[in-house]
Amino acid sequence: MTIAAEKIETLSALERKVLWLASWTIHNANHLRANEDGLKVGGHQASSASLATIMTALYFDVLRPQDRVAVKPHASPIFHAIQYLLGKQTREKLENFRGYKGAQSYPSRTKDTDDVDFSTGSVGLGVAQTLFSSIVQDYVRAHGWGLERDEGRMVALIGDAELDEGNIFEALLEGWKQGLRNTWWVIDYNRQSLDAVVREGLWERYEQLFKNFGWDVVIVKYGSLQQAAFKEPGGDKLKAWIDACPNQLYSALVFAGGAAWRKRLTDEIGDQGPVSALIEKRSDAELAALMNNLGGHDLPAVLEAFHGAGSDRPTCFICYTVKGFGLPMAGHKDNHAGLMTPPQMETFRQAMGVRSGHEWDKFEGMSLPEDRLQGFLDRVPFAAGGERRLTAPEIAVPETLPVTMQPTMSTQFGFGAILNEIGRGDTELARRIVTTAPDVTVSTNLGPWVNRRGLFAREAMADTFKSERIPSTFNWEFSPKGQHIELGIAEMNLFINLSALGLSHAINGERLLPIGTLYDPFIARGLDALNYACYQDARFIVVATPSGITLAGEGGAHQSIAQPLIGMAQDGLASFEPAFVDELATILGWSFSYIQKSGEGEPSEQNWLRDETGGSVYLRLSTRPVEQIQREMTPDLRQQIVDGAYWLRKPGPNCQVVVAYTGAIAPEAIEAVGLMAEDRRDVGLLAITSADRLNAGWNAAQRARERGLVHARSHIERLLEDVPPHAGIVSVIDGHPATLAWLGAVNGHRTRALGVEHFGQTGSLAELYRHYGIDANSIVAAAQGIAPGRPIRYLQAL
Ligand SMILES: Cc1ncc(C[n+]2csc(CCOP(=O)(O)OP(=O)(O)O)c2C)c(N)n1
Ligand SMILES: [Mg+2]
Repeated sequence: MTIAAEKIETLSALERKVLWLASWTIHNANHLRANEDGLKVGGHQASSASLATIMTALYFDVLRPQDRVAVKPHASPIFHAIQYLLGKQTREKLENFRGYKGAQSYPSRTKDTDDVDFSTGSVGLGVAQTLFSSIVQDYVRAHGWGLERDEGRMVALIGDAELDEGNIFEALLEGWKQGLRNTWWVIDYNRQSLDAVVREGLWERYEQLFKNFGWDVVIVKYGSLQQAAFKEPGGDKLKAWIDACPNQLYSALVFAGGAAWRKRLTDEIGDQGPVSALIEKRSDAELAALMNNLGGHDLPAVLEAFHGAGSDRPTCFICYTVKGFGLPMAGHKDNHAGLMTPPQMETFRQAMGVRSGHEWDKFEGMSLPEDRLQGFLDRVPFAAGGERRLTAPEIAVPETLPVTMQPTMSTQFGFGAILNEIGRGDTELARRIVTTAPDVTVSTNLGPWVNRRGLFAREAMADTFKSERIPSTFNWEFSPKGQHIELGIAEMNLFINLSALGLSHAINGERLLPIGTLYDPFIARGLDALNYACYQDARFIVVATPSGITLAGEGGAHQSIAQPLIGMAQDGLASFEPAFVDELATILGWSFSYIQKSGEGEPSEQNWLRDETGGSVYLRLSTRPVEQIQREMTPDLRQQIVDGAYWLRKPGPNCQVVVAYTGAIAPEAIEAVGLMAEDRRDVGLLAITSADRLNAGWNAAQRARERGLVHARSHIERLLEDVPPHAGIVSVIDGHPATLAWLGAVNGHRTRALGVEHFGQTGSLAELYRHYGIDANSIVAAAQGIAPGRPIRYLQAL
């Protein structure tokens, strides 16, 4: 393929400009902008330069508006510079790179304003996100949605050391299982990480690996100068030398420059006939240009590779690059944190033909006329399609989600029953729900839903047990219409898949209502992916079940302790731990709306939460069968459940003790209140459905008061306002006690927080609750300790 010389000329002018702008942005942030904190951070300069050519080729020529890109974190300045040239980034934001509300250090969907597709920063996650986004695109289209739009390609720009992250390989395996298409991973093979130069021959491992997973691999190793030189007499010797040269040495010579190349090459192959002429006829500068002309820095080579990959097969490009290419630190192994010194920058400025004071001018120092460049920029395909961030209408959610109540049931059972009920109908809600689980579909009770709605696969696959007429409870049929994405066990993949599904409205313009299930302890296994999913404002519901020591027989390895605190601390995630199934139905119904909200709005005066802005939801459920309460679900009760708490037994005016519980431990709390009723007056029982929302509302109301809104009251403040000051609060949770310990600070009530602080173990529920001090007797003992009075007669010695 030949690429028009004129295009190459324009693109190389832009490439220089992009490198200049990115370098200046970093320099400005580190050296020029008032930086009284003294925090100088490298990382960007060399790492960005490495991708300047590849990103120039992609953004200004190869990409189409429907394509979506995850940019290697440290290439953020290159990305922002490109968007600046395309008129989508402001000079103010660039000048304020890494500053308050300036362009972000790592591309951010939510904090940047220049159209970032996927947030990156924690290496590995953005890479896998492109893979799952491609599967989600297939899912959406297979369901007949969004077909009027062009199919996009999901592209990840990856640092070579980024491939050390295991989550990438977990995703690769999943991609293979799911028949991945339309995905490009471009590896910036600069053979340097943060600390060091990478092992020899890594590219061979990558090549084999990707091929094993069904990918095409394109190696972009030699630039066009090198390719031409290889055709000269003696060129084969030069090629053989390059191929045999260790990474460390190549990097060192790139850093050292033309004279060093000459010496080394002459010493090693200078006596081998025509190759000496090949070396000698070049000046030092020409020789350096030839040797530095790796494929990843050669526009013709890069463009040919990208334009040559026409199929929808997943493709990995291994592009040889030099870290810090074009800058004085190029190739040096210590360059990761390297920053150009002011004198180096001055030399660079002059070399780029940029006049002092004109550093931000778009066309300053460019060899081509401005109107030609602007004309080219105006026709860049990637920027031609208008708004790339899409929206989708909200899916209507019924006021109540019906569920057939049984006298005794667990929240996990209730969850399955509610979804099963939704799955019966042909509502838009039912159609837009997509479930996914990492090999725990049946054990988290998604089975009934999956039986009704089927599993998703691009190609239909029958359930052999069914076709062979072998009875089974589960119908495991795959088809393009299925609504459950079954994943392998990797929890990282679950959360990245939820992140991709939960951005479908913005990426595909088609809304999905994703629900992912897993065992509660394994949230920790995918925690960073969950964090990133929330950081990029993906919308989904995580149902974590079973949880806590209530798993009893499963033992300490499967019992979660810290998860309620994760639920409270994770931004963008509203967490709930209901005890009863009618609470769960209320919360789930609310969640379907909440995950679709995107309003601006002020906090509501009722709970001081920013419910209009929406977010994702985490439900911590249990397999423990609990006797259900027969009651009418009133609008007021529904609201309180969603706000985080309600009085199951309202304390009287002489109340001495309040028991505040959350989740599956409800029967112990209820029992304890009964046990102390004769000896403590007006005992209150507070059912907490969301410690997270209760706490967040309380914080927000306090802030509002500090800002002058004197009447601001949060839900928990109103609930506790009639509890006499001398009363004590005993809180109890099957999880870390700190989750509820703050309740005492709301109105200054003395509080004893019960919960689990140490690894669990196997045993019966009674044994474990007793051992960890969350059984009814421990609650009574705690009450006696903080609410003095006559001895509680039913208290047994601990
Ligand atoms: C999960 C995670 N761990 C550590 C880091 C810190 N870190 C940032 S870049 C980097 C290595 C960069 O190497 P590579 O991916 O090859 O990119 P290059 O700097 O060569 O462009 C590391 C360890 C991070 N961002 N994320
Ligand atoms: Mg690298």
